[in-house]
Amino acid sequence: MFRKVLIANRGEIALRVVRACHELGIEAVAVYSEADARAPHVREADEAILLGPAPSSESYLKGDAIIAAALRTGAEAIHPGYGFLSEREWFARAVRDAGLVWIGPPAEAIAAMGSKTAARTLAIQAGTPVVPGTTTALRDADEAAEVAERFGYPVLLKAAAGGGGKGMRVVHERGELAASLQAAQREAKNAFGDDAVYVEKYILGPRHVEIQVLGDQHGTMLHLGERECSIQRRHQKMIEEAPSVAVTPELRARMGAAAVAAARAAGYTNAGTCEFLLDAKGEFYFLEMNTRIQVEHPVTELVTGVDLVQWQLRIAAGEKLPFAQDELVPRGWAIECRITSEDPANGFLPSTGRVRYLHLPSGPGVRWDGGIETGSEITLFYDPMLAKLIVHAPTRELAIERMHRALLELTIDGVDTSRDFHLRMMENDDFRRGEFGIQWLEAHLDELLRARPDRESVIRAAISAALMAERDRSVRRVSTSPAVASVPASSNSTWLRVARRDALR
Ligand code: MV4
Repeated sequence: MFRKVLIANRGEIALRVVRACHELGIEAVAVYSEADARAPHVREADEAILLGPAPSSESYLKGDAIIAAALRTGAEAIHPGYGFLSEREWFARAVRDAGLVWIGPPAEAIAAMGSKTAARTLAIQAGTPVVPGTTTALRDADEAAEVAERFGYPVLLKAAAGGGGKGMRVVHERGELAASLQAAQREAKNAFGDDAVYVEKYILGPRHVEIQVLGDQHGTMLHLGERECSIQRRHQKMIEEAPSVAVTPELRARMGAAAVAAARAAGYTNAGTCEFLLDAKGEFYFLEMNTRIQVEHPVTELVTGVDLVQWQLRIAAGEKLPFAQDELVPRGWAIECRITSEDPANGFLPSTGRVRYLHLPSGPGVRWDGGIETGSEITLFYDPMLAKLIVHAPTRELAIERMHRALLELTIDGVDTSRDFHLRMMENDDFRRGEFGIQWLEAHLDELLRARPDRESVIRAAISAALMAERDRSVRRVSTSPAVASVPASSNSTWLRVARRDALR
């Protein structure tokens, strides 16, 4: 095992990797920007190296400075986390060329999956179902029309160098094709420096279900089941769960085998995720592979009992996976809510400021993967995700109740957060029934966020609740008469419970 590992990231994922390192007896080296000098990931690491000013381009994206920091501190390996440099082929290669170990897949596998058309070709060769469409860049609108006529409209134009939803365009009829193709090519050129665009049949209203894979350097490739990631807004996932209500054990086995085959075809090792669309008929289609640890990995950890970040380190150090595929059956249900510094009442406008007060949920089945603490300054320099609240329970119904309870325990003062959005989601009938696809959230946001009490009412309710609580307490002190039992209970009203807790703080 490594003696020392450098973590090329910040926030909750950097802290997550520090924890995995320490549990494996590895020293952790943090890197940080001037804005993060007092950040938890810096304090919890054993050493830390300043990279530069706050902007990512001058700090967390400085590959050369990060490699120099690893060499200077005697780190043997680099863990990239997610985002930043995690899926840059050149960085994985530069790390290897510097004589360091890259805690992730080979640079060649990152490259193979980075091109969405190359990834489709690999998947097809592996027998993994893909959405009907092309595997090469379109020459012109006539070629696109030919494909579209074969599969039927609507079709989706996608940038070959894209992914994550950037540079996509839906086309409903032949007449729109030429202009849309031009626009898509221009967008792709601007965003990725590559104007290659291909076409797929547009799948309407599917679910987004992804399969976690883990492969060692000795030929073992396993899947760890699915995550349901359909609750998203503008390609930002908000809630993830494992397993998915839409996946039977039989479907899980088929999707898992398809993901393993695609990963093998790419020469993959370490942790990775194959994204699929799953339609109402139970047909699934490979979309792309994410060649990194993902934000939502904890839900898989909770239902499989496998520590994915520890295994990333172990695999990179040459260990063999000790599991058999049939041991990796999901147990219970896990749900993750992304706690972001965005105001749901205000179109998810990013919120900035200092965290003045932070009270974290705890108790049975509750996990907090966070990167903030009281006093943290939330700026616009980095991603708005502050933390992830994850719960595990025996069933989906109990997991939803547990998440609701944990969200009520959570207080973050000083910045607006997505907490109230998540509370409403846990109370939503469609969500509770598991009836949603990738388009659900954007179609239901207005009704979900409607009828928020104004601030003045909440303050009055909080004062009333505190007075009532105080009265209850004094009644209890002086008397044990039956009348005490009839004091109105606050426990069956969500708002009253929240207001009371706030007021008694
Ligand atoms: C699609 C699709 C429908 N049909 N491809 C978006 C992100 C990128 N990974 C691929 N995406 C999609 N590709 C076909 N042929 C719908 C999406 C899509 C989506 C996929 C996963 C999660 C959220 C999404 C939100 C909008 C669109």
